[in-house]
Amino acid sequence: MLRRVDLSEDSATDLRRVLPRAAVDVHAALEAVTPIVQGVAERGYGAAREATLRFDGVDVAEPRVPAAALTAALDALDPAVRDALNESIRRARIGHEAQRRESVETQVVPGGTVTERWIPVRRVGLYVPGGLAVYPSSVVMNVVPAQVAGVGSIAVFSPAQKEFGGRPHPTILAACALLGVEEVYAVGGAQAIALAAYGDLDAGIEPVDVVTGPGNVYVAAAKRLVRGVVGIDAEAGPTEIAVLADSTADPVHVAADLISQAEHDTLAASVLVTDSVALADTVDAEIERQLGLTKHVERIRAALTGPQSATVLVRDLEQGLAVVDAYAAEHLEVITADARRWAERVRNAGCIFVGPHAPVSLGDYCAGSNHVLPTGCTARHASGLSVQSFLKGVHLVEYTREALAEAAPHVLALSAAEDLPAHGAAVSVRFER
Ligand code: HSO
Ligand code: ZN
Repeated sequence: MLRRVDLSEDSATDLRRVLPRAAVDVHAALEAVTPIVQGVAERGYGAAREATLRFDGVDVAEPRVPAAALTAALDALDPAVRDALNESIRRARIGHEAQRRESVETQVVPGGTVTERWIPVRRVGLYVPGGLAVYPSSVVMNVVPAQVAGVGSIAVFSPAQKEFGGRPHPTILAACALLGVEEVYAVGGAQAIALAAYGDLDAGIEPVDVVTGPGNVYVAAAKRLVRGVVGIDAEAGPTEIAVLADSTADPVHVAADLISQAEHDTLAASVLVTDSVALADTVDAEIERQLGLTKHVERIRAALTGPQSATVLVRDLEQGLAVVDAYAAEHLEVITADARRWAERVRNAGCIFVGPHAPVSLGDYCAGSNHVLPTGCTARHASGLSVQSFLKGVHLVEYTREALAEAAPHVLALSAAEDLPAHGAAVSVRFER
């Protein structure tokens, strides 16, 4: 089932070149979305409305979802789903509360302190995709860190669905209601990102300071275009799972986990990294068996047989570690003997799931971690969504006259070296009278 990349005999290959990866062309998407983003920047919701009609096939005159529709969606929600969402929210709050940062005051010299204050951004736009599946869980993963950070104004954007009268899916609305989010717009795609960034005051839509959330390649491209006007989180492309497993791993679990993320998208990537040919063989057989039992067979088969998915055979776990670091998966499972020790040595991954009882789908819904994670190798430098995504640090500098006097010669020397004498004068003038 999974194609094989055998690196066990290889010593000095450039790993990033031989590892599987989806070719997602954000540059082509940039061209497609530029006129949409520009249109919204210039004409506001009118331009977004045209794009919704064109791409979602529904004309939405009034994009703001009325409060009554939010309450009605929550009232109609299946009680088991409501319970599950509540538990997901409860655990996410616990997990994210721990990320809060206190202000730190540091005495640099006697009489001279620098205090770092962490301040939430004022207003955020959170994007929740529509597409092949409905993601109320992504409402939780976006909203909880923003609320824990102390963001006062939260607007959720999600595509208008033709079959729901031009509103977002009712489960999305119910999740917003459960979280106390009152501002929800039936706008998706690149137009949603642009509308969040530029706002439309005539239509009562205030611009935001930060836009977060996953989406398709057009959403990613639009985020690139508005970056700078607003802050954005990491780009989230098609989902990825890598499993680092040895002969102790249960092939039934490994197969199920590889299948689970392939369920998202034909472009989703499932990569098994193992030093055990026997495990690779049984996982392949297991995938075939489990595919016969699952619902979205065609989508999953396309993802697992696409060029982005593979089994990578390594000589030992040491080489496996180098492979998973080079791959920098959005989700990495470590199912090996001594899993915690290997997991601690991983540098690049969006989120690491350690041992046999932590499948990625637990993290998707209910682990207390976040599921908006960096994809496409960006886990080398980017983090998943967190409280930190909604905070900015501001320094407070406080010096006494004596402490300033002590620093004065250094300021004067450096201002002279940079040929900026007025900089030095701003210090020396304070001691001349
Ligand atoms: N695995 C996805 C998140 C998700 N899965 C939502 C199910 N629902 C990206 O981390
Ligand atoms: Zn998932």
